[in-house]
Amino acid sequence: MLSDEISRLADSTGIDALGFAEASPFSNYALRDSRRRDPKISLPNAKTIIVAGIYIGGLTFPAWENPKYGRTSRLYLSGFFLDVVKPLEPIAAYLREEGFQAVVCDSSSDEGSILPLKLAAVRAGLGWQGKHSLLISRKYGTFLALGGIITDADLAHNTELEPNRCRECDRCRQACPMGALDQPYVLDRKKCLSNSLQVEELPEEARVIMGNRVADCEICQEACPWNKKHLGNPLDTAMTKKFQRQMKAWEEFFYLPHLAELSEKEYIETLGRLNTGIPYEFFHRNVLIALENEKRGRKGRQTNP
Ligand code: B12
Repeated sequence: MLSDEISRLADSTGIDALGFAEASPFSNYALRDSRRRDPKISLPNAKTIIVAGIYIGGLTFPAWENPKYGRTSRLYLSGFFLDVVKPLEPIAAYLREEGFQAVVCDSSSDEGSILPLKLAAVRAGLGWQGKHSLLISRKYGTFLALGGIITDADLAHNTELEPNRCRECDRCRQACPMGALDQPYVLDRKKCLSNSLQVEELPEEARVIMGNRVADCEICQEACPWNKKHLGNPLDTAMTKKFQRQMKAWEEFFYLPHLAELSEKEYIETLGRLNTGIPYEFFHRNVLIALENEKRGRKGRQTNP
């Protein structure tokens, strides 16, 4: 069967979680003008969304705790090993061989990422959206990098939604030092530190709170009880093993004085190709602030999960 072959391909390319969702519009998607609201804008005869998650819980550097090194995030580091899109390509190729159309959602932050992946993952049965707005999986916490394919293949789709298990828990909202989660389940993009580190306006208080963060912030994720078991002791997946073998050299790359010396060309050829969406000038600014924070002994905001 088509779906069995897709699951087999997913296993062989290192995908940890897979689900099939109906390709109907996401009428609750807040960005009204976005083509992410309706999969049929990207593929008029769309029937199914294939949602894939890759566990990234093991992608951390011990040096993140050292203020002399730049800190990023698991999602950021995942860019070294996988573009979440890559493991989807053999699945899309297989569907096309079988005579179907298949459009892959890329992982960029612009409109090229044609699916609202958190909403699609919920619909596919992979988990529920937490108060930090991220997808929570019982097995993988928030540490699934998501990708998706829109296809006209009519695959049996998930019909049972995971119940929301956040209940009274409010730890992510309380942990966010920027107040970006004042409204539960809705991230205020302008206030989110991850966003501020990518754009020109970096609020004054963020300069201290960021400590050695040069890209991205995981404070709300570190506070989430569903991530507790992954923080100290990540699952031993194929990705985690690959990561451990390859990462030592990259850890050294993040030594702040080294990052500060990167020219724009060197940045583009290394970190710039990671789909992080951070222009050189803002990344370089973040590095200089992190260096200043280190000099002044400002550790930035930590979380105590
Ligand atoms: C734009 C974007 C960002 C922007 C804006 C974030 C935002 N507002 O969603 C910025 C740069 C800030 C960002 C930051 C991060 N991102 Co981002 N981002 C995206 C992107 C490209 C689109 C998300 C989007 O459409 N947002 C728009 C708003 C409208 O969508 P939303 O948050 O889903 O909003 C819904 C909820 O508010 C909900 N809602 C409202 N009220 C209620 C009430 C209830 C009860 C419920 C249940 C829901 C609910 O309805 C809204 C739908 O309209 C996706 C990739 C993709 N194609 O989906 C990745 C993605 C969502 N990001 C991801 C990640 C990991 C992050 C970071 C953790 C990275 C980091 N370490 O710094 C942070 C997360 C901070 C956080 N708490 O969310 C992952 C999430 C994986 C997961 N397990 O959920 C994705 C899927 C990327 C990927 N390939 O895996 N991101």
